[in-house]
Formats: sequence, C-alpha cells, structure tokens
Amino acid sequence: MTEITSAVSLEKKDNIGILAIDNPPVNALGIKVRKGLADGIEMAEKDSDIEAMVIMGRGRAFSAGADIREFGKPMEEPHLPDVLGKIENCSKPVVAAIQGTTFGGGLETALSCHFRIAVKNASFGLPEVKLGLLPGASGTQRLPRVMGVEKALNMITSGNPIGVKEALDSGLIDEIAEGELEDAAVAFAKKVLSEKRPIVKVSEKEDQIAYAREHPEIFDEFRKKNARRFRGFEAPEACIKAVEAAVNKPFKEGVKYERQLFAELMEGSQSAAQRYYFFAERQVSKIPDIPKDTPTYDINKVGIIGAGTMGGGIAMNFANAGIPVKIVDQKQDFLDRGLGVIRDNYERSASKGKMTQDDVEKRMGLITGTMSMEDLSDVDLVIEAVYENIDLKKDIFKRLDSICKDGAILATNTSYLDVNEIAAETGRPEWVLGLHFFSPANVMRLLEIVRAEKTSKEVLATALAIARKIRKIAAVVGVCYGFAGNRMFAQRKRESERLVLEGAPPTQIDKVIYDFGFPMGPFALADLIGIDVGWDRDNSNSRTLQEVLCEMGRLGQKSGAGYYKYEKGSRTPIQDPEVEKIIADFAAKQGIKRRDDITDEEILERCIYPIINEGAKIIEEKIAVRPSDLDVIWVNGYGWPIYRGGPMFYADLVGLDKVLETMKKYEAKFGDEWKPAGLLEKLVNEGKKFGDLNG
Ligand code: 3H9
Repeated sequence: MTEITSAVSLEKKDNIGILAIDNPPVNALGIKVRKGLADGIEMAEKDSDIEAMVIMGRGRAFSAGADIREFGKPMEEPHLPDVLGKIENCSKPVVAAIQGTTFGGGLETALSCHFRIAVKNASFGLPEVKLGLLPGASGTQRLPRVMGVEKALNMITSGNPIGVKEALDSGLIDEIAEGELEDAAVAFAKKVLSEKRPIVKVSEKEDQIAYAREHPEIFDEFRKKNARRFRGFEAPEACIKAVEAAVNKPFKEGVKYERQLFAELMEGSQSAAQRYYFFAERQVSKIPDIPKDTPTYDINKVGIIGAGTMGGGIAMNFANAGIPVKIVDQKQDFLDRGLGVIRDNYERSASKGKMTQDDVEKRMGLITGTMSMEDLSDVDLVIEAVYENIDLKKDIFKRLDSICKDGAILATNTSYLDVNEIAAETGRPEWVLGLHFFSPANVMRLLEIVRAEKTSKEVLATALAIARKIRKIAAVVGVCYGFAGNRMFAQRKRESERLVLEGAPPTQIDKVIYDFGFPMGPFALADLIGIDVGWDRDNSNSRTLQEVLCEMGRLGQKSGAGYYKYEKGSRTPIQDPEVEKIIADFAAKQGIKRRDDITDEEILERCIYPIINEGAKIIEEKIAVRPSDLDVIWVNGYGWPIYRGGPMFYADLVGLDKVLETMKKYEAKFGDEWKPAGLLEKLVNEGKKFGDLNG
C-alpha cells in the first residue's frame, strides 16, 4: 500500500488500483484528500499493472463533501473541479465504491467516476444549498445528466439526501453491492474490464437532459411551485440557473457558469451566515465544564404532569423515540381530551403518509394516562407541564420529591419562572432542572435546558443526551426571567407594541419583519397564538392594548378578529380599519403623540437591535454559554431567517459600532430600556465581535 498523502492511499489488488480516502470523521475533501486523489490517479495512469481503479472512502462515509472549514480562506491547489476532471479523463475505468454519507463534493466525486456501485447504507445528497451555496464541482452539470432535470432540481434545491434504492431507480448508481464493498468493487471493476465496457463520462451524456431542452418552461414552473419555500434565499435560484445552464450550454461552459455562481454565493453574506450556523448548531451541545465522558443516567420511563397542549406535545416526543410515557392530570376528562389530541395528531401524520397506522398504534400504546401522581414512583424523568403558577409548581415538586424514586430527574417546563425556587422545594435540587419546550412541542426543534444553581453535571449531561434522542436541538441556559429566548423576545414585543401606539400600523410592522425573513410579523403571530395568552380576565381593566382587545373579544384568529380580521375558516389576516381606530383611541387616552412618519428603517432597528442588546446582557451574565447558542435558539425557536445567521451573527455583520450607536440614539429618546449592554460597549472599545466569544 502506498500512502500518497496522510489522507489517501493507493493499494493494488491484482490488476485493480484502490484509491482510498481516510480522513476522519467524514472524509471531507480537504487539501490532503484533493492532492491524494489527483496524484493517485496520475500514479495509476502510469502504472502498467493497474488496468482499472476503485475510489472509496474508509470509515462512516464515502465523503461528506468539501471541507467547510476551508471555505472563506484562500483555497490551496489542486481545486476540486480540476481533480474531478482528472478522474473523469482517466484512460482506465474508474469505479466509485460507495458506502455511508456521500454528500456535496463527495457525490460530485462519485459522479466524475465512470461507474458507481453502493451498499445499502449509502445516502446521496447535494446539501450545499443548506450552506447558502450550490454544488460547485460540476454537480449541477453532472447530476441532471444522470437522473434528469426534475429529480436533479429537487435534490439540488432541497439539499435532502436519497437512499440507495432511489439512487438505483434514478440511474445515479449502476448497481447495489452485496457483501463486503471493497471486494464487490474489485469484482465489478474486473467485470468492466472483461466485458470491455466502454468508459462512461457523465459530462458527455445528453439523453437525460434532452426533454428539458425541449421544455424550457419546466424551470419557471419549478420556480413558481417552490416560491414560498425559497423566499428570501439566494442559493436556490442560483441552483436553478446552474441546472438551466446544464441543459442549454455545452458541459464546459456550464461548469464555468456554475463556478461563477458558486463564487458569487461564497462571497455573499447568506452563505457566510449559513456556514456559521452549521458549526453553531454543532457547537451548542458542547458545554465547557461537561466533558464528553460525563456519566449519564438511563431514561427508560418518563412521567409528564399535565395533559394540555404542552404536556401532550412533550409526550409525543418520547413516544416517537420509543420511550413509554405516563401522563398525569387531575380529571379523567382532561386525560381523555389530551390523549384524543395526541391520537388526532398521529392520525393526521398517518393520513399524510408520514407514518403507518401500525406506527400510530405503537406510539399510542406507549402513552398512558393516570390521575394519580403516585404512579410516577418508577419513572426516570418527570416533566411538569402545568400552567405558569409558581405556587402550584412548588407544590407539585414537593409531592414529586416524596413520590419519585431516588435517581429520578425532576424537570419543569416553565417558560419564565425561577427554577432554583422550584428546586428548593425538594430534597434533591441537584436532580432538578428546566426543560423548556417550545410550542407545538412535538414540532419545534428547540429545547432550552435550564441549568439551575444546583443541577448536577450528570443530570445536565443526561438532559443533553435525552434531547439528542428525541431529536431536539438543545441549548443550555441559566436561570433568569424568560431564560434566553423569551427574555430576548420580550424586547421585540415591547417595541412593536409601542410602535403601533406611536402610529405605525400593524400591517407596516408585520411587513418589515416578514421582509426581513421571519415567517410572520409580531401582530400576525399574536393573532395566531391568541392575544389572550397571559391575559388576566378577572383583573382586566383596559390598561393595556392587550386588555382592551381581549375585553372586546378580539382574541386573534380563533375569534375571527384580533389585530387583523379573518373570514370564517380562513387564517389569512385582513387589514382592519376598526382595529386602527381602537389603537388610535387607546393611544390618545394614554397621551401618546402619534406620528405618520415612522419609517421601515426605524421599525427594523427598534424591533431587532434590542434583541441583540439583551443577548449581550445574557452573555455578560453567563446565562448562555456563547453568542452562537443564542443564534441557534432564535433560528429554531423564533423563526429568525437562517440566511441571516441569528441576531448575534447579524449584529457582527451590521457592525457592533452601528448597533451601539443606534442603541444610544434611542436611549436618548426613550430612556433606560435602550441602555447599551456593558458587553456591547466593551466589544466595540476593543474592536471585537460577538463571534470572537464563540470558542
Ligand atoms: C461542498 O461539498 C462544496 C462542493 O460542491 C464544491 C467545492 C468546490 N467539512 O454533523 P456531525 C464535521 S460543501 C468539515 O456532528 P453526524 C462536523 O463539524 C459541503 N467538517 O455528525 C463535526 O465536527 P465536530 C457539502 C465537517 O453524524 C463532525 O464532522 N457537505 C463536514 O450527525 C461530525 O459531524 C455538507 O454540507 C464538512 N463537510 O452527521 C455536509 N461535515 O465533531 C455537511 C461534517 O468537530 N455535514 N463535519 O463537531 C453533514 O451533513 C453531517 O455532518 C454528516 C454527519 C451527515 C456528514
């Protein structure tokens, strides 16, 4: 065996040369791999003992693609497209032997080989679009040539992988390999030689793109069909343009155009944000004082207190992961209703083909209801999900402490309350923490793990492990009112409500926030959630706009009117002059001077900058581990557009000096709530960014 570089080796088996990539963890195509492949092909060309080649990846992947950590830095030669050109132009047949992850540049490498065989665990994808890029090593030119334009467009613009069966059916691979891959690949290469099969250069294939050449309208149809999904993103349109070029230009020119689009995206802020986010999401589970080998406890049975929307949603997460759940509520009626809602949710998924009826029954079989808290004596984890009342929660934890076995973890799903105070009710505060799920809890990927003062490291490590098991993205936060996400969110809520009273119509504010990239603006969101959330009906006295609207029965979508009006059965907000009058009257009563010159820029600054400032305070107070964790929270819990990275990344992009200056401008106008965080001032003085704190 010859080690060409530390990441690629060449070995001969009879007359077949095996070029193997071994670059853990995922065989990313860094410089050592690119050089190894290029030199390996040259060596094989010159070696008269070698008649055909196999390219394969060792470990868990064929290759997960280009090394993302090299992006944004000057790229060392040889560049991947040149390496792939060398492979395709090799005069000896080259077989890609594929197992595991075959993504991005990895799949492009396989496409430059003359034949492809794969074992059953292989998955194939071009996820570049998720990094704000397009496949930049001729993937947009070669993939349509093997599987046709429509399938290629779907794969390239979604970034989602396909399995081995779909790969075979679509022509992406030639054969599914049985048994040991290396042996199968050598046998396949020998067969190619013995049958004197001609080398297949994908770049020269024309049959699969012929249809699209005759029907150019398919591109605009695809754009139209996916307009909602692509809104705000630059990369999907570039992907489509590149595939159009594959159809309309000769291969070489198409490749050139693809490179140009790739370079443009790479320079842009969207890809920078999405690449940053990729690492942020992987960093969030790394807690400095919780090493990887921290012992964890087994969680085999879970108890949930409260069969409401939240409790039910949380229960579904565990049932989906095969973990039995007992739900406790006070009345049979509540339990029946709660379990009914869970069943409806599963049935809906089954009717959409997302699971089988058998799955529905299996999952329902894992969820049981009980009216007796005593039944939680054998569970390993309890999550309390009753309404926000500190006395009620304290009482529940006191009871749980006496009921639950030693070694059971006790968690509260509170969104705001003091987890230390709740933990102090028990004789085991080191076993208590917050698990703050976001609504709907079976859908939203974010979980805030609230580390209380006395939570033990093992309990925290267990919470992180269980979050992974139920497929949540967990961010560890400390105890404060609203923790990280809601505390930041309160800033936007306050300012958007003030703006509306000062004269900006809800429609204008919502449009600014929607155009920024959020799925909806604050008022459409309030109508969706229900304006009465947190409203105290008994003590309501028209003191706030929320109270006024609720007292009038304008509760949001569910009552047909809120900040907007809604036609029966429709969720589409319609501007309502009546609400504008209600707002104007309320503002007059409050003595608020209204103006008609509120600009979109002011709205954006006032809705976004205080979020950033609060984030800075949260970092300063060590409530979150690092700024990028706050970005992960905002992207997954609050709809922050991923192509803007998250509020802290966005702040770095805008420039912290500009954020500081804007905070000061509004502080002079509105007072203390706009006081810049000490950390913001410090970073500006030191010429640093939030990104410098992400280590
Ligand atoms: C591309 O190919 C461009 C070309 O078209 C054109 C070029 C000219 N690079 O996610 P995990 C690291 S763009 C560097 O925790 P999993 C990751 O950071 C690329 N590092 O494991 C982590 O490190 P750490 C297109 C990478 O099993 C470790 O590997 N490809 C890369 O849940 C384990 O990762 C992609 O976008 C990479 N490409 O998932 C693929 N990939 O341990 C992106 C992973 O220090 N990657 N790492 O935190 C993935 O989708 C998943 O990581 C994968 C494994 C499915 C591979």
